[in-house]
Amino acid sequence: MLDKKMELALNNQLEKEAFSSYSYLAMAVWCDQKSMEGCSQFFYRQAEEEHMHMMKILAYLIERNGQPIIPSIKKPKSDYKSIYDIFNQTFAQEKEVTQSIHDLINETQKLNDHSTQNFLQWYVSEQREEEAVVMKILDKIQLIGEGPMCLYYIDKEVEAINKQIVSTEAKA
Ligand code: OFO
Repeated sequence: MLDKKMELALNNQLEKEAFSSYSYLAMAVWCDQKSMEGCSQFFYRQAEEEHMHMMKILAYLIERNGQPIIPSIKKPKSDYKSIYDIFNQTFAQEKEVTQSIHDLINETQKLNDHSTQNFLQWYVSEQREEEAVVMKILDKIQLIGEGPMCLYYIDKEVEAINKQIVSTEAKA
């Protein structure tokens, strides 16, 4: 049986994953409307992934006889200064989620909840991978520059990175 404190903490995390999904959806739309299809595909896929992360927590709560709470989601930001800004905000969001996963794991230690700790290890790896991908994209943007002629090349780089992620996931 899941401790009530852990049930609440997992529901808070569920809400964060749901918000991330919406936030990436807004970013995908922003890129789509600027004809940056590589970037929009990256964020549409990321929005689906975050939804899947939310669903994993929901399924875990049910498995442990906890009560999942379907959250109301605050409206995500939908306007961005630039493509660098969008990935920079992505990075900030991912770092925040990483911190909250680490905090959750600290909580499992206090509660001696090995099962939830084991469940959350998947998220630790996932966050590490996601942060690495976004850092790589930020580096590429800095290398290429952000003038109007550069956006096409940035989009192609992100498209290639996204394809690589899709193919790695298909093999897993
Ligand atoms: Fe849920 O994977 Fe990052 O945020």
